[in-house]
Amino acid sequence: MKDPVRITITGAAGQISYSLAFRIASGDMLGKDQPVILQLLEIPPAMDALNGVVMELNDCAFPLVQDIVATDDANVAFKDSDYALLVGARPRGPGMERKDLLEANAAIFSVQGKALNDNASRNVKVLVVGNPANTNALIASCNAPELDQGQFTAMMRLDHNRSLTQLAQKVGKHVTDVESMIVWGNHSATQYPDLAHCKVGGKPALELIEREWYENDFIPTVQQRGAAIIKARGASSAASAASAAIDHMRDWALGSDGIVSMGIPSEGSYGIEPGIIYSYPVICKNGHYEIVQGLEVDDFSRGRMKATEDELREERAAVEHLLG
Ligand code: NAX
Repeated sequence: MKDPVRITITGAAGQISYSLAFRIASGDMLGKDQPVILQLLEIPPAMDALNGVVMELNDCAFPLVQDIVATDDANVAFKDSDYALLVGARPRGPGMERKDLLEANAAIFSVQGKALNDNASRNVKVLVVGNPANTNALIASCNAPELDQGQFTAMMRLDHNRSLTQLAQKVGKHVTDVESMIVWGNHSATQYPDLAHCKVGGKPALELIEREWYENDFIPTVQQRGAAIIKARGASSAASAASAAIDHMRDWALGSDGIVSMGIPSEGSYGIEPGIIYSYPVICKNGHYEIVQGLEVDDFSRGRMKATEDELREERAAVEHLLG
């Protein structure tokens, strides 16, 4: 048996974690041969609920779970953490402006970045799910100077997976027939799901669909999918978000099957300004991700990529004073 790895989940009593923790515990993220220690973080008012989650995890008698730590202390939750899934965040309250939301979350993610810096494994892989995910990841990374910025990523995989299914259903194929899907930019309504390089069953996607459908149906449907789920379900995406978080971490740790989309620190690739967390097409191998370079970008794509970059730059400007 392998040595156990430590996995931190924040917001562990919330709805995404109610799916995420159990799937990680059953081996969906790192494999059925990888024992895990779960380190669950919540805020004090949610500790009773978190204890209930721990009772249920115990009741599952998962063979891979070696220990479960439930705490409201970030230094305990991130101690020696190998994988950190930052799900907990401050939701938008009544009358709260976007700027207030950014600031409230910046306060949370600066504390957690520092706690990661001070306590986590030097090789920790961090995935930020809590919104605004890209900018929260930036704040956490800026508060962790002893870790590499590249260890901080934001979740775009739900948007990527949504794109796969929308396209596959449109052309009457299976998601596994779709390759080289890319979602660029921010996890927000400005994200750009790009079909220019995408293939279905080996054929260029743009030859299989009408341009009209691509621009006026596919792109807005993917961008607005979160709102559509809330309207239908009366609650935001939870199991699908958990599934995407597992896909993201599994691929990062164990390798991806082709191109996937990850929010990662920009370093100027594709003309995107360095210093934001931007979703790029990447390939994961041996525990690392690498941006797929050299893809052609036409004027339509350039405009979309720039719009979502501009939004991320604005978000960064709103929290600049908290970037450490
Ligand atoms: P819930 O409100 O059900 O759960 C959030 C949990 O986080 C709560 O239990 C809360 O007590 C806890 N929390 C708040 N502040 C904390 C802190 N400082 N430390 C530790 N825990 C803290 O939300 P849920 O539906 O689980 O969603 C969690 C986050 O994911 C939200 O910010 C949501 O917007 C975001 N999402 C991100 C997605 C993405 O693709 N990146 C998609 C799904 C989701 O909307």
